[in-house]
Amino acid sequence: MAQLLGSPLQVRWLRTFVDFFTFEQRLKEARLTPEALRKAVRAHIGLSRQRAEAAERLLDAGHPAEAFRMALSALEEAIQATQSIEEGIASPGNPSRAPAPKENSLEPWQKALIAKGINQAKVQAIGILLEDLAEHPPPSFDRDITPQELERLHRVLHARALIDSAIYPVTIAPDGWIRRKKRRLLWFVTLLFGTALLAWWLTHEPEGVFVSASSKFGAGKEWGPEWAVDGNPKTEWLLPDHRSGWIELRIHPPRRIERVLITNACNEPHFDRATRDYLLEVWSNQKIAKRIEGWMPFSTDRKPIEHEIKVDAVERLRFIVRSWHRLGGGVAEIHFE
Ligand SMILES: [Ca+2]
Repeated sequence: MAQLLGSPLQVRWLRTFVDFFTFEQRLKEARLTPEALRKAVRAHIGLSRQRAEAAERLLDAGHPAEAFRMALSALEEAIQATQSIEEGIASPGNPSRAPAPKENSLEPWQKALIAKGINQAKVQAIGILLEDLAEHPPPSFDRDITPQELERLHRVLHARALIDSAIYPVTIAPDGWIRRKKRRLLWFVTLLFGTALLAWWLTHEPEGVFVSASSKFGAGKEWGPEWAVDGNPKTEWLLPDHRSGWIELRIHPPRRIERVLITNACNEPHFDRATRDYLLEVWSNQKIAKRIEGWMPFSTDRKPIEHEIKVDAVERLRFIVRSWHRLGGGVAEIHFE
């Protein structure tokens, strides 16, 4: 595998990627964790969360000193949970005071946190915070809580949350990881399927002939470009007064076209609009395969003009009105075979 991928870094990256979906490493660790230890850590973490929530409620209720005490207790419970991973099972609810870190060495709970992926500097910062709290306990009365003390209180809550996030996975049993694995794989497959569906929807062009135009006469539904492909020679696409423009038929999937028949407009009963000079472009494989320049007289007999095309894979027909009779241009029907 290493030779195929080229470098140990790539192998590690691949393992991390696979593990993200399979939780194989977590599952392996969970299978090696005694159930009694899992229960003890779960109890410590449960109590720690309960006290942290109580601390925040007390703070909201205007009792920062009591909140501080509760937050400290929540942090100690989290450290006790971490310690139990390194040293074995400890009973929750009655933890001993968390030990302060020794000079130039790490306590077991600190080593456990580092093993769980917490940055060493952050772990040492928690140790320094504990030392500081041991030397300078928080005030007992709410009135003595200064902004600096409040800042320390928030650091305690933040440290607790950090420890919680690192060791909470220890509380999950193997079947919990198997459920997570199934959920994540299902999520991944759904995401892949959704992405593929979105890509298809964005790139897929439905089958048929789709018509558009540079502009149309009037603001209503009448005289729109769709009226030039409705099969009725009496309905017409008309351009605004004295203006050149184009109408385009997009054909999907592209097909061979033998001939195009164009029926000029006349705007019955006013008989004041018709195309005079025009250019017909035939597009195939994203380039113009044929250009036909033409001229149509003003007429009310609705007799189509026929052009031979004989081009394969036509994807677009563009009819460009260059000049017009009387008030403006237009076309009654564009038909191709
Ligand atoms: Ca028509």
